[in-house]
Amino acid sequence: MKPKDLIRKLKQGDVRAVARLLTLIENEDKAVESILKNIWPLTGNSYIIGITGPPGAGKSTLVDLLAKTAIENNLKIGILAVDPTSPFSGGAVLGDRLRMNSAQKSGIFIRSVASRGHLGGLTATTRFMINGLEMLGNDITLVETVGAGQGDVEIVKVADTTIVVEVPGLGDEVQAQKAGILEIGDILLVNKGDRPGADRLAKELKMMLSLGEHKEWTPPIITTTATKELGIEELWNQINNHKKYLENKEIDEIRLSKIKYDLENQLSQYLFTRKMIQIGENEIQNMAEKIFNREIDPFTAIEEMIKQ
Ligand SMILES: Nc1nc2c(ncn2[C@@H]2O[C@H](COP(=O)(O)OP(=O)(O)OP(=O)(O)O)[C@@H](O)[C@H]2O)c(=O)[nH]1
Ligand SMILES: [Mg+2]
Repeated sequence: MKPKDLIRKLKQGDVRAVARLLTLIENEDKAVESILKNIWPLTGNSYIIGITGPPGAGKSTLVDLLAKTAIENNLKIGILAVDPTSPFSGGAVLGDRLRMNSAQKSGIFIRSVASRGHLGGLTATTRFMINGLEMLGNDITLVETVGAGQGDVEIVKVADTTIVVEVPGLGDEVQAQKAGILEIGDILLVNKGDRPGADRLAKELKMMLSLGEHKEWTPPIITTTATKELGIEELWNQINNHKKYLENKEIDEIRLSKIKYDLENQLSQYLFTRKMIQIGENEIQNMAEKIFNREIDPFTAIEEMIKQ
């Protein structure tokens, strides 16, 4: 399909056109730029909810239940599941598809995407895929990402509300990551409430929250048992509370700051790539050798390469 035809179909909210666009974005196809330029004014209209947490925490099960709840509230929903970089993610894709049963049955648009490893890539790709999804006219976009803590701040730059899922029984090495989790979560969720240690984990998180710096929004701590659909109503209510909080606090300003962050990333990526092409591999090799032989220091080397 020609970009022109695709754009026309996208503007009609055509599901297959959206699927096609998401594939193009995922493949970093050259056509993406001109398409996004055309549809940009029509994007940015959905409320973005991020769900992150360690592998197997129950994120997809929760996404499925949230999707169901949204449908019951007459809201249209799109889902993006960002898989881990691991080469075994083929299994995760299938797993997500299987577990998101009721979501798919209700005709909700679900898409899995492999994350690329480099952070800038994740942000840009995820952001643009969300924009693509928004052509369907979704009220809510749910984004599932795997992350165990500190490394996973990228989702915060994309989502309006970030839900961090924890589960009991992951051992002490996870302990250290909890501080990072508290930083990024607008809602802290202890899933697998049917497992031993769930209450203790919730209490621990509450303790850590009370010790941390006081913020305007205190993340609620919710316990759910996704497989029994327990706690979902509370989760839904808290998402709406956070949404209301953001709306009172100039949600546009927060969204603007996120776009600024994206723009800076894209710009530095662009400038970096352009400069690298100008300088070329040979010169970098030469300079590296000179630095290695102590003929030049790295600072002067960079100054000289940039000057040209
Ligand atoms: N006991 C128990 N099991 C649960 C609960 N929620 C989810 N599970 C199970 O945990 C497993 C993983 O669930 P998923 O929803 O796929 O978890 P996920 O976080 O999306 O996993 P990845 O996407 O692979 O990281 C499945 O077998 C679920 O049935 C829960 O509340 N209690
Ligand atoms: Mg999943």
